[in-house]
Amino acid sequence: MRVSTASLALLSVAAPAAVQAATGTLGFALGTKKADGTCKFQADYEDDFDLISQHSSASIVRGYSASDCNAAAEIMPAAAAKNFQVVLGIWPDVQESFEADTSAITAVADEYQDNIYAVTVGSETLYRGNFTGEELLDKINTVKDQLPSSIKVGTADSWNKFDDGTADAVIRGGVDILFVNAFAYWQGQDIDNATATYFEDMQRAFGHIQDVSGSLDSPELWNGETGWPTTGGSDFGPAEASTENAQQYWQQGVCGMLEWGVSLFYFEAFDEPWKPDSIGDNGEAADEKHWGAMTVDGDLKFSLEC
Ligand SMILES: *[C@@H]1O[C@H](CO)[C@@H](O)[C@H](O)[C@H]1NC(C)=O
Ligand SMILES: CC(=O)N[C@H]1CO[C@H](CO)[C@@H](O)[C@@H]1O
Repeated sequence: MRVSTASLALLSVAAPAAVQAATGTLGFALGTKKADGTCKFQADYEDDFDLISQHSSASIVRGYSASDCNAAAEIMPAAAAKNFQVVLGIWPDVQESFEADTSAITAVADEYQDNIYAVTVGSETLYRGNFTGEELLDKINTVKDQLPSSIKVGTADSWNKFDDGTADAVIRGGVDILFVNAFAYWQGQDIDNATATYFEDMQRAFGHIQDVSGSLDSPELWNGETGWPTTGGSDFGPAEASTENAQQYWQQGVCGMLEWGVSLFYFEAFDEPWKPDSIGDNGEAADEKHWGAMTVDGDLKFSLEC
C-alpha cells in the first residue's frame, strides 16, 4: 500500500474497540511463488508452515488471489495437514479474475471450511479507485452467497479509505470481517516515528468503522498488512529500509499492536526475490523483494518473539 504523507487531522476518536483483554493474533502474508518465480505446490506450503511455526507463534496466513498458481487447491491440504488457518483472496478488479478466484475458493470451501478463516474480496481496490463502496459490497455479497456460512467474507483496504468514508457502504452492508492495511513506511515515516503513525492510522480507521457500524465487535476487525523492508530494500523518504529498523518496527509496532489486542498480518513471511521493482507514488523504482521476516530460504532475520 502506498499513501502520501498528507497531513492528518487531529484525531478525536474513541479508543479502538479491538482493545480487549486478550492479545491479538499474529499472522503472516504469504506469497504463491518460490524464489525463482515458479508456483509453490502443497509440499512448499507445508515447508512454509513448518518454518513459520518454528520461528513464531503464528498459525494463520493470508493470500491474495486464490486461482493464481492454483493457490487455493495447493495451500488448503497443506493447511489441513499442518493445522493452519488461511485467509483466501479474490482479485475482483476484472471480471475474469473475480470469477476464477471465486471458483477456486468454492472448489475447496466445503472440504476445507475448518481451515478457511475468511475470504477477502479485493485488496486495496478502494485505494486504487477501482470500485465505489457500493460496487465492492455487491462483489462481497455475490461471494458470500456461494460459500458455507462459517466462512467470513469481507475485504482489505488501506486505513485511510476506511477513515475517510470511502468504505462506508461496505461497513453498513454488514460484512463479516474487514482488514485494515497500514504502513508507516509508505507514509515516509522515520523509524522513530513509525509506531506512533501506525497506531494513529489504526485508531482512526477502527474508530471510523465502529462509528459507522455502531458496534464494537461487528464487523470483526484486523490489521490486514503492516511491515517494514529490511536491508536491500528501498528507502522511501525518511523511511529507511534496514534489518535493524524492521526489527525495531517489529518490537515496538507489531508487538505493541498485538498487546493492544489487535490481530494482524505481518507483510510478509518470506522475501520474494522474483518480484520486479514497482514504481512508487514518488516516481522512483521501489524494491519489493526484501519485506520478509525470513529470507526466501527460511532464515530468520530477527527475533519474532514479543
Ligand atoms: C509522527 O507521527 C505522528 C502520529 O501519526 C504524526 O502526527 C506526526 O506528524 C509524525 N511526525 C512527523 C515528523 O511526520
Ligand atoms: C468497476 C471497475 O471500475 N472495474 C475496473 C477495475 O480495474 C480494471 C483494470 O484496471 C478494469 O478493467 C475494470 O473495468
